[in-house]
Amino acid sequence: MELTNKKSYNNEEWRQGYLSQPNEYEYEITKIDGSIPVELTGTLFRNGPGLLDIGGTPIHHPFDGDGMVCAFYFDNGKAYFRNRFVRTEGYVKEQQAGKILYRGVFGTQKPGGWLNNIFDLKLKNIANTNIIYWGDKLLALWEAAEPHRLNPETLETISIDYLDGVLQPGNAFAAHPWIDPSCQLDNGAPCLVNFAIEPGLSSKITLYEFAPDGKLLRRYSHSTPGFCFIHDFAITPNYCIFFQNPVSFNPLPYLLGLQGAGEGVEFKPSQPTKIILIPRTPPHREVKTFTIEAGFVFHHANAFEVGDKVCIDSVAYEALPQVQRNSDYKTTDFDALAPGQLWRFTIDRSDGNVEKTLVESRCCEFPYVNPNQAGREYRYLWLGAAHHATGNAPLQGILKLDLQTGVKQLHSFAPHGYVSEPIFVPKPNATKEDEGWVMTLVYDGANHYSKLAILDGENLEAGATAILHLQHHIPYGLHGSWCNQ
Ligand code: 3ON
Ligand code: FE
Repeated sequence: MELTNKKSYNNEEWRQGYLSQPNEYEYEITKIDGSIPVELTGTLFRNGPGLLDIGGTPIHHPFDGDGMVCAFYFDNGKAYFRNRFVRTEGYVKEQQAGKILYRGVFGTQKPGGWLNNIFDLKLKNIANTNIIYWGDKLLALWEAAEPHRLNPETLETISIDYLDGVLQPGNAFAAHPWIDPSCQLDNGAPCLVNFAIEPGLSSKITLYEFAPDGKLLRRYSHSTPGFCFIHDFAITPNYCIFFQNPVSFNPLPYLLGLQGAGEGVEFKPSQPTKIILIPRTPPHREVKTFTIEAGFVFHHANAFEVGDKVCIDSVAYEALPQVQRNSDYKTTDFDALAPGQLWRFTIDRSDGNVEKTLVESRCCEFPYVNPNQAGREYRYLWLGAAHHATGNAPLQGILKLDLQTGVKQLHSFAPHGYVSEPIFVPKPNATKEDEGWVMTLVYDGANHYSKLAILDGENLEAGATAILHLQHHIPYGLHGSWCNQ
C-alpha cells in the first residue's frame, strides 16, 4: 500500500490496542496464512499489560497494567495458544474487589482523591514486563519487585520466587536479563546475567549471574551517586554496562498521594548521562564511569568489546518521555514527542573518550539481536519501527539493520497493523547470523484482533512465512523470549 505522504496510522484504531483483554483462552490456532515451518519447535512466551482498567476504571498508564502472559507452543507445523494473567497478590485482590486497591508507579491512583492515597507506599508487583525460562523455571518479571514463577505448560501462577534464597522479600529484580552464550568465567557455559536497582540519594546496582541450573554463580554491587531510573543494561564478556540517565526524584507529590512514584522522576537535560562499566570478573572493583551529553535510554540492543574499545548500541531519546499527571496516554500526540533513535556509543577505555554516532534515525524501539551474539560483535539487528522514515509514530513495521553494510529492510504492517517486539529465533543448525525466524505480535486495528507474524530473518521483505490469526486481541505488550522446549 502506498502511504508515502500521509499518516500511516489512525489514532482511533491505534488506541483500541489499549483495550483490556480480561479473558483467558486456550486453543489450537487454525487460521493461518502461509505455513508454520515444521522445524520450528518450542515456545514463544510474551508478557505485557493485559488489563488497562480495573472494574471499568481506567488505569493511568499501560506500564501499570497487570501482567498477562501469552504462550505460543509450536510443534510439527502446528501452533497452540494460551494466555493467563499472573495471579499476583494485587491482581487477585483487585479482581475480587472489582476496583482499584493499589497505587501504580506510573500514576494509577486509588479512587477517592489524594486523601485516599496519601502515605500509601505499598508497591503492587504487577509482573508485566518480561518472561524468561531459566534454571527450569518460567519467571514473569517486573523490575521493582520479585519474579513470579509460572507453570510453563498451563501458565498457572505458582508463587513469588526468591530464586532459591538469592532474593529477600521486597528485593527488586530487573526485567532485562541477558544470557551470555558462552561465559569465560564458567569454561564457556552459558549464564544468565541480571541486575537490581535500589534507588536513593545514592543508588545501588546489584548484579546476579546464574548457572543454567539456576544456581547463583556471582553477585556483586556498585553504588553510584544520585537517583537511578535504569530499565535495561548490556553485557560484554568482561563488563556489565549501565546508562545512568540524568534524572532527579521528587518524592513529595507521591508521598502526599497526588501522583505515582514514576511521575516524580524528572529528566535533567543540563546534566550528563553517565555510562558505568562494571567488571564481571572478580573482584569486580575497577568500575569506570564516562559521561556523555544528556539523553534517555530505556533499551540497549547489544554491546561488544574491540581491543580497548567498548561499543554499545542503544535506543536513545532526547528526553524522558514524561508521564503527565493530567494527561491521557490514549490521546498521545505522537508528533509532539521526539522519537527513539538507534545510536552507537563507542567508549575508549584508554582515554575515556566516548564517540556517539546515529545508526538509525527512524523512530524505533524494542531492539533484538540473535541471542548467540549477545555481548559479541554482531552484524544484524531487528527492531520495531515506524512506517515512515521520519517523525514519531506508533511502531508499525519490523526493521532489519545490517550494521556491516548499512543495508536496511522494512516489513511494514501499516496502515492497520501495530507491531510489538520482534523476537529472533535462530534456525536449528543455522550457519548465518540472520538465519532464523522473526516473530512479532501484530495488533490489527481495522478488525480489532491480534496475529502473530513469522518473518524470514534473512529476507524480511520477502513477505511473511506465516501469519497466525488469533480469535481476539492482545493489548500492546512489552517483552518476551523463545524457549526451545
Ligand atoms: O521510584 C523509582 C523510579 C521508578 C520509575 C523506583 C522504581 C523502581 C519504583 C521505579 C519503577 C520502575 C518501573 C516499575 C518501571 C517499569 C517499566 C515498564 C513496565 C515498562 C517500560 C517500557 C519501556 C518502553 C520504551 C516501552 C515502549 C513501548 C512502546 C514503544 C509502545 O508499545
Ligand atoms: Fe524493556
